[in-house]
Amino acid sequence: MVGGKGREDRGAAGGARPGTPPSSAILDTAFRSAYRTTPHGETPLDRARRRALLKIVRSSATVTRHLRLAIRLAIRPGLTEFDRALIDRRLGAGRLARAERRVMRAVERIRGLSVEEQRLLRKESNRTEFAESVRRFYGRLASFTREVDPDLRFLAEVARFRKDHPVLDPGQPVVTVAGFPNVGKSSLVARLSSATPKVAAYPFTTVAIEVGHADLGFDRLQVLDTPGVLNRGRAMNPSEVEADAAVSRAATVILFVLDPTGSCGYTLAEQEKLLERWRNEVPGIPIIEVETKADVGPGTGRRLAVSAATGEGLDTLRAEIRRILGALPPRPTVGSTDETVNAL
Ligand SMILES: Nc1nc2c(ncn2[C@@H]2O[C@H](COP(=O)(O)OP(=O)(O)OP(=O)(O)O)[C@@H](O)[C@H]2O)c(=O)[nH]1
Ligand SMILES: [Mg+2]
Repeated sequence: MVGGKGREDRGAAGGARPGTPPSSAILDTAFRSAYRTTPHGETPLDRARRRALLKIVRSSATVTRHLRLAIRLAIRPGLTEFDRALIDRRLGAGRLARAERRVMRAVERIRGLSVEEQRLLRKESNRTEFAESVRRFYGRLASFTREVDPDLRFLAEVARFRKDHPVLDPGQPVVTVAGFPNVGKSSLVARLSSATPKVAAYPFTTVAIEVGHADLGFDRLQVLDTPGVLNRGRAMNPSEVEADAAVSRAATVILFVLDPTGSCGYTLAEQEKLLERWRNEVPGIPIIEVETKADVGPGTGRRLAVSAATGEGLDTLRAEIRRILGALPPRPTVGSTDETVNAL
């Protein structure tokens, strides 16, 4: 398809002009599709009744299809526990689950309303009553749909957020590369995987999680580059929140990168405090510690010394990652994927 955007990618709500409530686009589409009916029937009265029935059936089907589509666009191809944690932390705790629940409840209510109105219509005997049925149904359909406007807006926000974030394969291991800003995480990720992250000599060059892949004898090792984290607990900026989620919710193994040379702008002691915090917060996840920029200075000698500049120590590091992953029991690594998307 030209432009790469299928019909499903937009949905009626997705195609709305900014500022217009998503429900207007959905209702417009629904009423238009309901209007195009050519009913069959023995008598003019039968045909009028069928026309009214079809208006109710079509409009409710169109609205419920678009409401389910709004959820699907937000959560496809399925959410891992990590995705949910990241969305909750970045966009608001519990908001996605609430929006899904409310939109699904609207779908159920519209279906119920449609069945009930069809039942009434079958008992009615003249055109005035048919018209009144349709009018009543349209009014309630519109109000149920408008009620979920905030939820539809939020689902569209989630869909946009997810476009900017990598989709992780829940069946394959993840090495999360983490540490203070400017220590050389992205440089190592570029060396270890297919990722080509931006590298620069200032903190917070990396602002969102990126994924690269590596073949270390595993089907597909996912290497996550994360933004740098200053060890300041609750006052984290959005980039740090992402890194923290990647460490605590996505990692099979954490590769903690320390810069012992001080060229990053932070002391080794500060960096070690962050390491200590994560050690306590995620006790179940193995942590590989490396001191990088070995080409600049010797480091402490207490950890594996590596250099993204010269490649020093990288073979040993790869072997260590392989050893740790090989010793882990097979399990879904980033949490099982939520199957809701398949039911929509
Ligand atoms: N000499 C030397 N410089 C390095 C090495 N690794 C990284 N650097 C330099 O350190 C600076 C920061 O590197 P990045 O890879 O962007 O660091 P980062 O940890 O990803 O930084 P943020 O994304 O800002 O947290 C850059 O100027 C790199 O060129 C290394 O092994 N040796
Ligand atoms: Mg970086």
